Amino acid sequence: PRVIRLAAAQMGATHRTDSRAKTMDRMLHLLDEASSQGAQVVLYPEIAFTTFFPRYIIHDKDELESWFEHGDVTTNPNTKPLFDRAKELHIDISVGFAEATDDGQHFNTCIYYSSHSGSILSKYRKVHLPGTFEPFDDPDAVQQLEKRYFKPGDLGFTAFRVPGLEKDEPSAGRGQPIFGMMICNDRRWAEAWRVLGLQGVEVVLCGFNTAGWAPHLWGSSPDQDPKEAEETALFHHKLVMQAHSYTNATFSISAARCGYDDGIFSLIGGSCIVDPEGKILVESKTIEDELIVADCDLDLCKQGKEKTFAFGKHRRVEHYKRITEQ
Ligand code: CDT
Repeated sequence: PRVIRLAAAQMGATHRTDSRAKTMDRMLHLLDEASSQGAQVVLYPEIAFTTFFPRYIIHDKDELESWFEHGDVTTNPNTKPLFDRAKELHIDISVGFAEATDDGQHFNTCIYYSSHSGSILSKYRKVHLPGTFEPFDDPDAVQQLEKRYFKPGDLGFTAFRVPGLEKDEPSAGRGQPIFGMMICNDRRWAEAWRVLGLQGVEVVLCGFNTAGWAPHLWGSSPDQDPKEAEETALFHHKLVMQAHSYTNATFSISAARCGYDDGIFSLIGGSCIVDPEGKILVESKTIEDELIVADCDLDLCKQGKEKTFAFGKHRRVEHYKRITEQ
């Protein structure tokens, strides 16, 4: 067996007025708890260091920039404490943040930080940006202005090997664990998973912020019942995590930013760790800060990868051309 202990650090409400220091304290607290439970990898949500600011229309350039992380996220004083603590505790972390590059581009990004090497092992920039560029002309609408504030990711879906996790490495003979990352809306797209699946991915990481009620974006009508809308959103979240883990024979971890931001904006919970059979091993019970942990034997990916979804044997790419045509 190749067992590694994985965790999702779900984060509850983070208000527009919350200080970065307060949010960082919560993140460090979750990391300490992960350490006390022996977790080796902890996934934090999408845009974890601040509230989910793409719901606001922000005209002031300096204010907008203040929501982004500039420079190296592992050494910038705003975010450095998380990486320092991860290194000290020998825990790898993956965390999402709004990235401003040195040449002024903006992406919705996440990284995998290896405590083994003390450096960023891989970076992913969100490919599928939901929502709109222009806000809806309705004061009651829940906005999702990701198309306004971010460029589509330019790094593709690149799987990567992670050193230092397996105790008897590389005695298992299957090499270091293969991880892949995606962000929120990406999880709804079979193509994203399949590109990682084709690289032999064994653990997919996905942080998310999913509105429980956003009728202009995906509701059937503006007076949709909020409770029913939340239940449907939660159902779709689990549906895609379970189905795509199964069809790519991979474990997956999802970590929610959830709760009621500013006391009013509903974000679903439902952080979960799913096995390659599509079964939920553990899921969050609250919509607050909560750590979930599971032992995952990566050898359980073998059955699906070598039999049901042995891509080399069973795929029929000659019938898939439409997938990459405009
Ligand atoms: N953050 C993010 O990508 N959220 C989207 C919401 C889309 S429209 C309300 C999601 O797919 O969960």
